[in-house]
Amino acid sequence: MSERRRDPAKKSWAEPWKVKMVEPARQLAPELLRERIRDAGYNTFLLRSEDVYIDLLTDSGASAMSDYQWAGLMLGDEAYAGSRNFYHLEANVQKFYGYTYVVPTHQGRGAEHLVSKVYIKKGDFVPGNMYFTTTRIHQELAGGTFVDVIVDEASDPQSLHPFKGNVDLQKLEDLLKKKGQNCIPYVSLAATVNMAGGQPVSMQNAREIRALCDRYGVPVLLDATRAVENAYFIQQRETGYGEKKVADILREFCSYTDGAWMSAKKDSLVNIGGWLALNDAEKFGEAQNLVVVYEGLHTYGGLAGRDMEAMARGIEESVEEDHIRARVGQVEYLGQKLLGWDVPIVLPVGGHAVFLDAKRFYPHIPQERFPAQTLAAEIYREAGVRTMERGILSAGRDPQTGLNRFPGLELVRAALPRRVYTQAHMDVATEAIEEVHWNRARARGLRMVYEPKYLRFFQARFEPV
Ligand code: PM9
Repeated sequence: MSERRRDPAKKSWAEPWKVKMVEPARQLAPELLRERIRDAGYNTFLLRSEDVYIDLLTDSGASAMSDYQWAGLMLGDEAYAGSRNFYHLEANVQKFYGYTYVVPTHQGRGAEHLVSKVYIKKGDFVPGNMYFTTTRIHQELAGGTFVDVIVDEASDPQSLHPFKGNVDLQKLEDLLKKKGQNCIPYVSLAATVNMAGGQPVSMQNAREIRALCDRYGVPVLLDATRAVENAYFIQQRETGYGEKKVADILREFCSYTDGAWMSAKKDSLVNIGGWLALNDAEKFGEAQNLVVVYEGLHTYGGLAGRDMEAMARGIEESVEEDHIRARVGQVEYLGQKLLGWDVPIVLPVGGHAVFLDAKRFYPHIPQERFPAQTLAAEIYREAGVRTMERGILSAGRDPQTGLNRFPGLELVRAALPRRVYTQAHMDVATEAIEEVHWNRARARGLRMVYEPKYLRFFQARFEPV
Protein backbone atom coordinates (compact mmCIF):
# COMPACT_ATOMS: atom_id res chain seq x y z
CA MET A 1 0.00 0.00 0.00
CA SER A 2 1.34 3.46 -0.85
CA GLU A 3 1.99 5.87 1.98
CA ARG A 4 -0.71 8.50 2.52
CA ARG A 5 0.25 12.17 3.03
CA ARG A 6 -2.23 14.93 3.83
CA ASP A 7 -2.02 18.09 1.72
CA PRO A 8 -0.10 20.51 4.01
CA ALA A 9 -2.45 23.35 3.04
CA LYS A 10 -5.44 21.33 4.34
CA LYS A 11 -3.91 20.41 7.68
CA SER A 12 -5.59 21.76 10.80
CA TRP A 13 -3.77 24.37 12.82
CA ALA A 14 -3.40 24.18 16.58
CA GLU A 15 -2.27 26.85 18.99
CA PRO A 16 1.54 27.01 19.31
CA TRP A 17 1.33 26.99 23.12
CA LYS A 18 -0.07 25.00 26.00
CA VAL A 19 -2.02 26.31 28.97
CA LYS A 20 -0.04 26.85 32.21
CA MET A 21 -2.54 28.74 34.36
CA VAL A 22 -6.32 29.09 34.24
CA GLU A 23 -8.80 31.71 35.39
CA PRO A 24 -12.31 30.50 36.34
CA ALA A 25 -15.26 31.75 34.29
CA ARG A 26 -18.86 30.89 35.12
CA GLN A 27 -22.17 31.17 33.36
CA LEU A 28 -24.95 32.82 35.38
CA ALA A 29 -28.46 31.40 35.55
CA PRO A 30 -30.89 32.78 32.90
CA GLU A 31 -32.80 35.00 35.36
CA LEU A 32 -29.54 36.56 36.59
CA LEU A 33 -28.38 37.23 33.04
CA ARG A 34 -31.65 39.09 32.40
CA GLU A 35 -31.22 41.10 35.58
CA ARG A 36 -27.58 41.98 34.95
CA ILE A 37 -28.11 43.33 31.43
CA ARG A 38 -31.11 45.37 32.58
CA ASP A 39 -29.04 46.81 35.45
CA ALA A 40 -26.29 47.63 32.95
CA GLY A 41 -28.74 49.74 30.92
CA TYR A 42 -28.50 47.23 28.05
CA ASN A 43 -24.91 48.34 27.45
CA THR A 44 -22.35 45.50 27.51
CA PHE A 45 -19.61 47.98 28.57
CA LEU A 46 -21.48 48.48 31.85
CA LEU A 47 -21.51 44.80 32.83
CA ARG A 48 -19.14 43.50 35.47
CA SER A 49 -16.53 41.15 34.07
CA GLU A 50 -17.34 38.50 36.67
CA ASP A 51 -20.88 38.30 35.26
CA VAL A 52 -19.53 37.42 31.81
CA TYR A 53 -18.88 33.83 30.75
CA ILE A 54 -17.18 34.25 27.37
CA ASP A 55 -15.87 37.78 26.88
CA LEU A 56 -15.75 38.78 23.22
CA LEU A 57 -16.17 42.48 23.98
CA THR A 58 -12.73 43.30 22.67
CA ASP A 59 -9.32 41.94 21.74
CA SER A 60 -7.81 44.98 23.44
CA GLY A 61 -5.63 44.40 26.48
CA ALA A 62 -7.42 41.11 27.12
CA SER A 63 -4.82 38.73 25.65
CA ALA A 64 -2.81 36.17 27.61
CA MET A 65 0.89 36.93 27.99
CA SER A 66 3.50 34.22 27.46
CA ASP A 67 5.94 32.98 30.12
CA TYR A 68 8.62 34.94 28.20
CA GLN A 69 6.60 38.13 28.72
CA TRP A 70 5.82 37.38 32.38
CA ALA A 71 9.51 36.73 32.98
CA GLY A 72 10.19 40.13 31.42
CA LEU A 73 8.01 41.79 34.07
CA MET A 74 10.57 40.75 36.68
CA LEU A 75 13.21 42.67 34.75
CA GLY A 76 11.28 45.93 35.00
CA ASP A 77 13.64 48.83 35.53
CA GLU A 78 11.43 51.32 37.37
CA ALA A 79 13.82 54.27 37.28
CA TYR A 80 11.99 57.51 36.57
CA ALA A 81 14.32 58.32 33.68
CA GLY A 82 16.16 56.19 31.14
CA SER A 83 14.67 52.77 31.99
CA ARG A 84 16.47 49.99 30.11
CA ASN A 85 13.07 48.58 29.16
CA PHE A 86 12.36 51.72 27.14
CA TYR A 87 15.51 51.13 25.10
CA HIS A 88 14.47 47.52 24.47
CA LEU A 89 11.04 48.72 23.33
CA GLU A 90 12.57 51.43 21.14
CA ALA A 91 14.94 48.92 19.52
CA ASN A 92 12.11 46.50 18.76
CA VAL A 93 9.84 49.16 17.27
CA GLN A 94 12.78 50.22 15.09
CA LYS A 95 13.61 46.63 14.15
CA PHE A 96 10.12 45.25 13.47
CA TYR A 97 8.27 48.38 12.28
CA GLY A 98 11.22 50.27 10.84
CA TYR A 99 10.58 53.80 12.14
CA THR A 100 13.36 56.05 13.46
CA TYR A 101 12.01 57.78 16.58
CA VAL A 102 9.79 56.31 19.31
CA VAL A 103 7.64 57.91 22.02
CA PRO A 104 6.01 55.51 24.51
CA THR A 105 2.40 56.16 25.56
CA HIS A 106 0.07 54.50 28.05
CA GLN A 107 -2.12 53.12 25.23
CA GLY A 108 -3.24 53.83 21.68
CA ARG A 109 -5.32 56.92 22.37
CA GLY A 110 -2.41 58.54 24.22
CA ALA A 111 -0.48 58.30 20.94
CA GLU A 112 -3.53 59.48 18.94
CA HIS A 113 -3.75 62.52 21.19
CA LEU A 114 -0.10 63.42 20.61
CA VAL A 115 -0.07 62.82 16.85
CA SER A 116 -3.28 64.85 16.40
CA LYS A 117 -1.92 67.77 18.43
CA VAL A 118 1.41 67.76 16.60
CA TYR A 119 0.05 67.55 13.04
CA ILE A 120 -3.49 68.99 12.92
CA LYS A 121 -4.48 72.67 12.97
CA LYS A 122 -7.99 74.12 13.10
CA GLY A 123 -9.81 73.79 9.78
CA ASP A 124 -7.75 70.83 8.51
CA PHE A 125 -9.21 67.78 6.79
CA VAL A 126 -7.88 64.32 7.63
CA PRO A 127 -8.58 61.66 5.01
CA GLY A 128 -8.67 58.08 6.22
CA ASN A 129 -9.87 54.57 5.42
CA MET A 130 -13.00 54.63 7.60
CA TYR A 131 -13.21 56.30 10.96
CA PHE A 132 -12.21 54.73 14.23
CA THR A 133 -13.94 56.08 17.35
CA THR A 134 -10.94 57.17 19.43
CA THR A 135 -8.83 58.18 16.41
CA ARG A 136 -11.51 60.48 15.01
CA ILE A 137 -12.35 62.17 18.29
CA HIS A 138 -8.71 63.19 18.77
CA GLN A 139 -8.60 64.49 15.19
CA GLU A 140 -11.78 66.49 15.85
CA LEU A 141 -10.62 67.82 19.23
CA ALA A 142 -7.45 69.06 17.51
CA GLY A 143 -9.62 71.07 15.07
CA GLY A 144 -9.72 68.65 12.13
CA THR A 145 -12.53 67.03 10.16
CA PHE A 146 -12.24 63.38 9.25
CA VAL A 147 -13.04 62.50 5.62
CA ASP A 148 -13.70 58.88 4.72
CA VAL A 149 -11.84 57.77 1.56
CA ILE A 150 -12.21 54.00 1.90
CA VAL A 151 -13.32 51.89 -1.11
CA ASP A 152 -17.09 51.47 -1.50
CA GLU A 153 -16.84 47.69 -1.00
CA ALA A 154 -16.04 48.33 2.68
CA SER A 155 -19.67 49.32 3.30
CA ASP A 156 -21.06 46.18 1.70
CA PRO A 157 -21.00 43.35 4.27
CA GLN A 158 -21.41 40.77 1.51
CA SER A 159 -18.70 41.95 -0.86
CA LEU A 160 -15.91 39.38 -1.03
CA HIS A 161 -13.24 41.91 -2.03
CA PRO A 162 -10.01 40.58 -0.43
CA PHE A 163 -8.80 44.06 0.62
CA LYS A 164 -11.88 45.95 1.75
CA GLY A 165 -9.67 48.23 3.86
CA ASN A 166 -8.10 49.83 0.77
CA VAL A 167 -8.13 53.56 0.20
CA ASP A 168 -10.02 54.67 -2.92
CA LEU A 169 -7.23 56.59 -4.62
CA GLN A 170 -9.64 58.66 -6.70
CA LYS A 171 -11.52 59.82 -3.57
CA LEU A 172 -8.19 60.70 -1.95
CA GLU A 173 -6.89 62.60 -4.96
CA ASP A 174 -10.19 64.48 -5.34
CA LEU A 175 -9.87 65.65 -1.73
CA LEU A 176 -6.20 66.60 -2.16
CA LYS A 177 -7.15 68.69 -5.21
CA LYS A 178 -10.24 70.24 -3.63
CA LYS A 179 -8.76 71.23 -0.26
CA GLY A 180 -5.10 71.64 -1.23
CA GLN A 181 -2.22 70.01 0.60
CA ASN A 182 -1.92 72.83 3.15
CA CYS A 183 -5.22 71.78 4.72
CA ILE A 184 -4.36 68.07 4.75
CA PRO A 185 -1.86 67.34 7.53
CA TYR A 186 -1.57 63.61 6.76
CA VAL A 187 -3.42 60.59 5.46
CA SER A 188 -4.72 58.48 8.34
CA LEU A 189 -4.24 54.91 7.17
CA ALA A 190 -5.44 52.02 9.35
CA ALA A 191 -4.40 48.42 8.77
CA THR A 192 -6.54 46.43 9.36
CA VAL A 193 -9.74 48.50 9.40
CA ASN A 194 -11.57 47.80 12.63
CA MET A 195 -14.98 49.37 11.87
CA ALA A 196 -15.18 47.72 8.43
CA GLY A 197 -14.88 44.29 10.03
CA GLY A 198 -11.11 43.89 10.54
CA GLN A 199 -10.51 44.16 6.78
CA PRO A 200 -6.97 44.49 5.40
CA VAL A 201 -5.18 46.95 3.12
CA SER A 202 -3.12 45.50 0.27
CA MET A 203 0.58 46.19 -0.21
CA GLN A 204 -0.18 47.54 -3.66
CA ASN A 205 -2.64 50.03 -2.20
CA ALA A 206 -0.08 51.16 0.41
CA ARG A 207 2.48 51.66 -2.35
CA GLU A 208 0.03 53.66 -4.46
CA ILE A 209 -1.03 55.85 -1.52
CA ARG A 210 2.65 56.62 -0.93
CA ALA A 211 3.20 57.57 -4.57
CA LEU A 212 0.10 59.79 -4.64
CA CYS A 213 0.98 61.50 -1.36
CA ASP A 214 4.54 62.09 -2.56
CA ARG A 215 3.15 64.02 -5.52
CA TYR A 216 1.23 66.28 -3.15
CA GLY A 217 3.85 66.41 -0.37
CA VAL A 218 1.48 64.95 2.25
CA PRO A 219 2.71 62.46 4.88
CA VAL A 220 1.09 59.07 5.42
CA LEU A 221 0.65 57.97 9.04
CA LEU A 222 -0.36 54.45 9.97
CA ASP A 223 -2.61 53.16 12.71
CA ALA A 224 -0.46 50.06 13.27
CA THR A 225 -2.67 48.57 15.96
CA ARG A 226 -3.38 45.41 13.94
CA ALA A 227 -0.73 45.76 11.22
CA VAL A 228 0.63 42.26 11.93
CA GLU A 229 -2.79 40.77 11.17
CA ASN A 230 -2.83 42.93 8.04
CA ALA A 231 0.57 41.53 7.03
CA TYR A 232 -0.75 37.99 7.48
CA PHE A 233 -3.67 38.70 5.11
CA ILE A 234 -1.21 40.08 2.53
CA GLN A 235 0.79 36.86 2.81
CA GLN A 236 -2.36 34.79 2.31
CA ARG A 237 -4.07 36.84 -0.39
CA GLU A 238 -1.71 39.04 -2.39
CA THR A 239 0.25 37.77 -5.38
CA GLY A 240 3.99 37.68 -4.75
CA TYR A 241 3.79 37.52 -0.94
CA GLY A 242 2.90 33.85 -0.32
CA GLU A 243 6.52 32.87 0.35
CA LYS A 244 7.46 35.96 2.40
CA LYS A 245 7.62 36.09 6.16
CA VAL A 246 4.98 38.10 8.04
CA ALA A 247 7.80 40.05 9.75
CA ASP A 248 9.23 41.09 6.36
CA ILE A 249 5.80 42.00 5.00
CA LEU A 250 5.16 44.17 8.07
CA ARG A 251 8.46 46.05 7.54
CA GLU A 252 7.72 46.61 3.87
CA PHE A 253 4.18 47.85 4.61
CA CYS A 254 5.42 50.34 7.21
CA SER A 255 8.13 51.54 4.82
CA TYR A 256 5.40 53.22 2.72
CA THR A 257 4.40 55.37 5.69
CA ASP A 258 6.12 58.20 7.61
CA GLY A 259 5.17 57.12 11.08
CA ALA A 260 2.60 55.22 13.12
CA TRP A 261 0.63 55.17 16.30
CA MET A 262 0.03 51.93 18.11
CA SER A 263 -2.28 50.38 20.64
CA ALA A 264 0.03 47.55 21.72
CA LYS A 265 -2.94 46.05 23.58
CA LYS A 266 -3.86 44.27 20.36
CA ASP A 267 -1.17 42.79 18.07
CA SER A 268 1.60 43.11 20.67
CA LEU A 269 -0.07 40.86 23.23
CA VAL A 270 0.05 43.11 26.28
CA ASN A 271 -2.55 44.29 28.75
CA ILE A 272 -1.48 47.94 28.53
CA GLY A 273 0.82 50.05 26.37
CA GLY A 274 1.27 51.97 23.15
CA TRP A 275 3.65 54.16 21.21
CA LEU A 276 4.01 56.83 18.57
CA ALA A 277 6.85 56.43 16.08
CA LEU A 278 7.91 59.02 13.51
CA ASN A 279 10.65 59.48 10.93
CA ASP A 280 10.43 63.28 10.97
CA ALA A 281 12.91 64.60 13.58
CA GLU A 282 11.11 67.91 14.05
CA LYS A 283 7.64 66.39 14.58
CA PHE A 284 9.21 63.81 16.88
CA GLY A 285 10.74 66.63 18.94
CA GLU A 286 7.28 68.16 19.39
CA ALA A 287 5.71 64.82 20.34
CA GLN A 288 8.55 64.07 22.74
CA ASN A 289 7.97 67.41 24.40
CA LEU A 290 4.17 67.01 24.59
CA VAL A 291 4.36 63.51 26.05
CA VAL A 292 5.78 64.94 29.28
CA VAL A 293 2.66 67.12 29.60
CA TYR A 294 0.07 64.40 29.02
CA GLU A 295 1.59 60.98 29.68
CA GLY A 296 4.90 61.03 31.56
CA LEU A 297 8.61 61.34 30.83
CA HIS A 298 9.64 60.47 27.24
CA THR A 299 11.27 57.24 28.43
CA TYR A 300 8.15 55.82 30.08
CA GLY A 301 5.08 57.62 28.67
CA GLY A 302 2.71 56.65 31.47
CA LEU A 303 3.91 53.04 31.68
CA ALA A 304 5.84 51.07 34.26
CA GLY A 305 9.23 49.75 33.08
CA ARG A 306 7.85 46.21 33.30
CA ASP A 307 5.00 47.11 30.93
CA MET A 308 7.49 48.33 28.34
CA GLU A 309 9.47 45.09 28.69
CA ALA A 310 6.33 42.99 28.15
CA MET A 311 5.56 45.10 25.08
CA ALA A 312 9.07 44.73 23.64
CA ARG A 313 8.79 40.95 24.03
CA GLY A 314 5.20 40.87 22.73
CA ILE A 315 6.30 42.56 19.51
CA GLU A 316 8.76 39.69 18.91
CA GLU A 317 6.09 37.05 19.48
CA SER A 318 3.42 38.83 17.44
CA VAL A 319 5.19 38.23 14.12
CA GLU A 320 5.88 34.53 14.65
CA GLU A 321 4.29 32.61 11.78
CA ASP A 322 2.59 29.89 13.82
CA HIS A 323 1.20 32.44 16.30
CA ILE A 324 -0.45 34.63 13.70
CA ARG A 325 -1.78 31.67 11.72
CA ALA A 326 -3.49 30.24 14.82
CA ARG A 327 -4.75 33.66 15.90
CA VAL A 328 -6.46 34.53 12.62
CA GLY A 329 -7.40 30.86 12.17
CA GLN A 330 -9.49 30.93 15.34
CA VAL A 331 -11.39 34.01 14.14
CA GLU A 332 -12.01 32.24 10.81
CA TYR A 333 -13.25 29.16 12.69
CA LEU A 334 -15.84 31.20 14.57
CA GLY A 335 -16.92 32.94 11.36
CA GLN A 336 -17.33 29.69 9.43
CA LYS A 337 -19.36 28.13 12.25
CA LEU A 338 -21.75 31.08 12.25
CA LEU A 339 -22.03 30.96 8.47
CA GLY A 340 -22.89 27.27 8.77
CA TRP A 341 -25.94 28.31 10.83
CA ASP A 342 -26.91 31.01 8.31
CA VAL A 343 -26.14 33.83 10.75
CA PRO A 344 -25.48 37.01 8.69
CA ILE A 345 -21.88 38.16 9.15
CA VAL A 346 -19.47 40.50 7.40
CA LEU A 347 -17.44 38.73 4.72
CA PRO A 348 -14.62 37.96 4.34
CA VAL A 349 -14.08 37.14 8.03
CA GLY A 350 -11.70 39.72 9.53
CA GLY A 351 -8.48 39.41 11.49
CA HIS A 352 -9.51 40.09 15.07
CA ALA A 353 -13.26 39.55 15.19
CA VAL A 354 -16.38 38.26 13.54
CA PHE A 355 -18.87 41.03 12.84
CA LEU A 356 -22.59 40.21 12.84
CA ASP A 357 -24.67 42.21 10.37
CA ALA A 358 -27.48 43.57 12.55
CA LYS A 359 -29.31 45.10 9.58
CA ARG A 360 -29.86 41.62 8.10
CA PHE A 361 -30.24 40.00 11.53
CA TYR A 362 -33.04 42.39 12.58
CA PRO A 363 -34.46 43.86 9.35
CA HIS A 364 -37.59 44.90 11.29
CA ILE A 365 -35.69 47.21 13.72
CA PRO A 366 -34.97 50.70 12.31
CA GLN A 367 -31.47 52.10 12.88
CA GLU A 368 -32.83 54.75 15.32
CA ARG A 369 -33.78 51.88 17.61
CA PHE A 370 -30.22 50.59 17.80
CA PRO A 371 -30.47 47.12 16.22
CA ALA A 372 -26.81 46.27 16.92
CA GLN A 373 -27.02 47.43 20.54
CA THR A 374 -30.17 45.31 20.89
CA LEU A 375 -28.39 42.29 19.44
CA ALA A 376 -25.38 42.63 21.74
CA ALA A 377 -27.74 42.78 24.74
CA GLU A 378 -29.68 39.73 23.51
CA ILE A 379 -26.51 37.67 23.05
CA TYR A 380 -25.44 38.42 26.61
CA ARG A 381 -28.92 37.60 27.91
CA GLU A 382 -28.88 34.28 26.08
CA ALA A 383 -25.62 32.84 27.43
CA GLY A 384 -23.45 35.42 29.19
CA VAL A 385 -21.43 36.00 26.00
CA ARG A 386 -20.30 39.62 25.76
CA THR A 387 -19.94 41.43 22.41
CA MET A 388 -19.91 45.10 21.34
CA GLU A 389 -22.06 47.41 19.21
CA ARG A 390 -20.38 48.92 16.13
CA GLY A 391 -23.17 50.87 14.47
CA ILE A 392 -25.18 54.04 14.98
CA LEU A 393 -24.30 54.29 18.66
CA SER A 394 -20.54 54.06 18.03
CA ALA A 395 -20.79 56.50 15.10
CA GLY A 396 -22.02 59.26 17.47
CA ARG A 397 -23.18 62.72 16.42
CA ASP A 398 -21.82 65.12 13.85
CA PRO A 399 -20.00 67.82 15.90
CA GLN A 400 -21.21 70.58 13.52
CA THR A 401 -24.91 69.71 13.28
CA GLY A 402 -25.36 67.69 16.47
CA LEU A 403 -27.36 65.14 14.48
CA ASN A 404 -26.89 61.39 14.68
CA ARG A 405 -24.58 59.93 12.05
CA PHE A 406 -26.16 56.99 10.22
CA PRO A 407 -23.29 54.65 9.26
CA GLY A 408 -23.76 52.22 6.38
CA LEU A 409 -22.69 49.36 8.63
CA GLU A 410 -24.73 48.37 11.69
CA LEU A 411 -22.66 45.63 13.29
CA VAL A 412 -22.05 43.65 16.44
CA ARG A 413 -18.46 42.63 16.99
CA ALA A 414 -17.41 39.36 18.58
CA ALA A 415 -13.69 40.03 19.11
CA LEU A 416 -11.26 37.34 20.16
CA PRO A 417 -8.63 38.08 22.77
CA ARG A 418 -5.36 36.40 21.74
CA ARG A 419 -4.39 33.06 23.33
CA VAL A 420 -7.36 33.10 25.74
CA TYR A 421 -10.27 30.96 24.52
CA THR A 422 -10.53 27.46 23.06
CA GLN A 423 -12.52 26.15 20.13
CA ALA A 424 -15.06 24.79 22.63
CA HIS A 425 -15.69 28.38 23.75
CA MET A 426 -16.24 29.28 20.10
CA ASP A 427 -18.77 26.45 19.79
CA VAL A 428 -20.71 27.65 22.84
CA ALA A 429 -20.67 31.27 21.62
CA THR A 430 -21.93 30.14 18.20
CA GLU A 431 -24.82 28.20 19.74
CA ALA A 432 -25.85 31.25 21.77
CA ILE A 433 -25.80 33.52 18.72
CA GLU A 434 -27.70 30.95 16.67
CA GLU A 435 -30.36 30.75 19.37
CA VAL A 436 -30.77 34.55 19.32
CA HIS A 437 -30.99 34.40 15.53
CA TRP A 438 -33.72 31.75 15.71
CA ASN A 439 -35.78 34.01 18.02
CA ARG A 440 -34.98 37.22 16.15
CA ALA A 441 -38.59 38.22 15.42
CA ARG A 442 -39.16 38.84 19.14
CA ALA A 443 -36.62 41.69 19.42
CA ARG A 444 -38.05 45.22 19.43
CA GLY A 445 -35.10 47.57 19.77
CA LEU A 446 -33.93 50.06 22.40
CA ARG A 447 -34.39 53.69 23.37
CA MET A 448 -31.38 55.68 24.66
CA VAL A 449 -32.12 57.19 28.09
CA TYR A 450 -28.63 58.53 28.90
CA GLU A 451 -26.18 59.87 26.33
CA PRO A 452 -22.66 61.01 27.29
CA LYS A 453 -21.03 63.78 25.23
CA TYR A 454 -17.88 61.95 24.09
CA LEU A 455 -17.59 58.36 22.79
CA ARG A 456 -21.13 57.71 23.92
CA PHE A 457 -21.06 53.95 23.23
CA PHE A 458 -18.90 53.35 26.32
CA GLN A 459 -21.39 54.71 28.87
CA ALA A 460 -24.83 55.21 27.25
CA ARG A 461 -27.87 53.60 28.88
CA PHE A 462 -30.99 52.18 27.28
CA GLU A 463 -34.47 50.84 27.90
CA PRO A 464 -36.39 48.34 25.78
CA VAL A 465 -38.87 49.92 23.34
N1 PM9 B 1 -9.65 49.63 19.98
C1 PM9 B 1 -11.26 47.94 20.39
O1 PM9 B 1 -11.94 47.29 21.17
C2 PM9 B 1 -10.54 49.39 22.31
C3 PM9 B 1 -11.33 50.58 22.63
S1 PM9 B 1 -12.57 51.18 21.55
C4 PM9 B 1 -13.88 50.21 21.82
O2 PM9 B 1 -11.21 47.68 19.16
C5 PM9 B 1 -7.60 51.17 16.65
C6 PM9 B 1 -7.70 50.60 15.29
C7 PM9 B 1 -8.22 50.56 17.72
C8 PM9 B 1 -8.11 51.14 19.04
C9 PM9 B 1 -8.78 50.59 20.14
C10 PM9 B 1 -7.34 52.31 19.18
C11 PM9 B 1 -7.19 52.96 20.51
C12 PM9 B 1 -6.75 52.87 18.09
N2 PM9 B 1 -6.89 52.29 16.86
O3 PM9 B 1 -7.75 51.43 23.19
O4 PM9 B 1 -6.50 53.55 23.39
O5 PM9 B 1 -8.90 49.44 17.52
O6 PM9 B 1 -5.26 51.43 23.31
O7 PM9 B 1 -6.34 52.23 21.29
C13 PM9 B 1 -10.45 49.02 20.87
P1 PM9 B 1 -6.48 52.16 22.90
